[in-house]
Amino acid sequence: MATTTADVMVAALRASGVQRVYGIPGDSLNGFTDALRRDGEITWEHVRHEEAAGFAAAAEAALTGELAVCAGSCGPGNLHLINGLFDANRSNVPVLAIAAQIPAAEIGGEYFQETHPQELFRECSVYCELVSTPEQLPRIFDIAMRSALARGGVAVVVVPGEIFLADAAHSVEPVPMWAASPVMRPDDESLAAAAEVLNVAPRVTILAGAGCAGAHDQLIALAEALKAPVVHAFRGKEFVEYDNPYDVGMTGLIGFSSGYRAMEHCDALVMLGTDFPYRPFYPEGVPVIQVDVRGERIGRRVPVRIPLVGTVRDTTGALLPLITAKTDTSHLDQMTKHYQRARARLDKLARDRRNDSPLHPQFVAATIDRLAAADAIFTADVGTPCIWAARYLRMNGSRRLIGSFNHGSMANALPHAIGAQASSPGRQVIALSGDGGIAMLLGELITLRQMHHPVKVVVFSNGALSFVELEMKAAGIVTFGTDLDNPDFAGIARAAGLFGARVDKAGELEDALRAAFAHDGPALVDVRTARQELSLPPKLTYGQIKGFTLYATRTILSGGGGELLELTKTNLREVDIE
Ligand SMILES: Cc1ncc(C[n+]2csc(CCOP(=O)(O)OP(=O)(O)O)c2C)c(N)n1
Ligand SMILES: [Mg+2]
Repeated sequence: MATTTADVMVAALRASGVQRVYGIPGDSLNGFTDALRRDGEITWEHVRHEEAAGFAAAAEAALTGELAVCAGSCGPGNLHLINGLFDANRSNVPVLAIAAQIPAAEIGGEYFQETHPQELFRECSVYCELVSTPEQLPRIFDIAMRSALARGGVAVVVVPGEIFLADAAHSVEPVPMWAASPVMRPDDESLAAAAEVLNVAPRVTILAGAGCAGAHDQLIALAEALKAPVVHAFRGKEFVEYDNPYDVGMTGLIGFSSGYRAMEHCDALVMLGTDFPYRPFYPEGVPVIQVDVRGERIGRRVPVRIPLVGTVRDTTGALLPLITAKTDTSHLDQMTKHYQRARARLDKLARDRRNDSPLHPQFVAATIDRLAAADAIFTADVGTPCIWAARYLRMNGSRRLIGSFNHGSMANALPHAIGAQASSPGRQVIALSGDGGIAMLLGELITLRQMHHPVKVVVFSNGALSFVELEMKAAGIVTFGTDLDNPDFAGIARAAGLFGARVDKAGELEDALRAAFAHDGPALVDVRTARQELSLPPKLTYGQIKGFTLYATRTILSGGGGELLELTKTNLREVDIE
């Protein structure tokens, strides 16, 4: 029988299948953490920085599709959650955040640790409410849980510490809640209009995103009927790329030339469950059909002729019977050939050269891919690890790839891996971390040990904020402030109780990775990788070319010629630009 409002909260979480809460305790949160302790079923996932709790919950929700929960104490405690919550909300995954607040009677008086979380979290949530009385709490809590699940995003419940401890006088049996998957398709008229466009356009290209989850068969059937090359956005990679003869790679700033080409040379574009943000990558002057469950997202990147509100699975299923199957495969053939050439060039960059030192990051990523389990969960840091993940990790329908793809925050890989491992204890979880990224939330290595999460962390130690250097070069700015004077991360890992190995030469990589993957516990492999690896966007615009030339001139003028030589040396190999 529940006795406090916090007990009611815990009972509600348990009824909906929540198994863990990520966070760090604190005075104002004590009523809640104590209720968890009394309950004994939901585990307390102790992290070392609340930001990690937000990221971990985001990864868990992305993997399970169900509610994941994090909590922070008042003021700085829950303020630390915020970046992880932005990530979760932008990824449209259901996360509930419990933000403890200072005593209600003190609000408004600049009390110790006072903030106004219901204002601070407004922008990174679909629902955010302050609980002012104990009676209000159970209902607000229910609404919050349901909002997170139904709208796919973050719900924040702000609770003054003493309210957790108040008597739950009239508690009722909690109602179980889970993510719904409604059947949702557009009206017949809209479908007919879409079919009309597609049936007359000789060359159709599909741009597929994360909304294709659970719709692989329908996607392939549509591509087959339209003889359409399928380009994907980064978040679509894990759902789109595998078992897909129509795949022509990724588009975007870190994509392939073939992905860009297929979008550029089409007579109609079909967008399936994607909100791909970069407008210059869209074709101009061709009709666009966009399918999205969130109608308000349609047309915000490119003018859309036919908006189709519905799930990709149901909409594609309803559209297919209206499509006259095409027989001309020339567009498809041209684009897939282009993709094969781009792919071959990328694979060549990942060749094993045993004496390479530092190592080429492409080789590191390709080796991780080769040695990883068939159902591994990968997480990748924003920065160049994202590029190597996008290009060298092969998905297969079982593997997963989690990243901060919409929010674009550094240091996401390790805390995402914590949430992945906590919610999938039997699976291999591999974090591809940058040396900047790992340092930013380094304390979470200790979480791996304390919580017995056997995550495998591979650090791409390139001694720099390399991705930023690329951006600076492309903009014609001399690189500045991007050096990283790194410690021995493997040594740090060992000191924290992890398995740690350092790799300086390509020939040492495979043994080190095998040992780390076989280790019965958390492990870190610190790989010294080349700093300057060219990973340019697929289409070099005039501005970018100008930028590079400008960069070269400025670097020489400012005495940085050595660095330029280094860049040339490392990159005087084939790259995937045309
Ligand atoms: C929290 C945060 N700070 C800064 C940035 C800007 N930024 C994007 S990538 C990057 C460099 C990442 O460095 P590292 O982790 O070493 O990866 P690398 O690109 O060197 O492989 C930075 C600073 C960001 N995206 N997020
Ligand atoms: Mg780096």
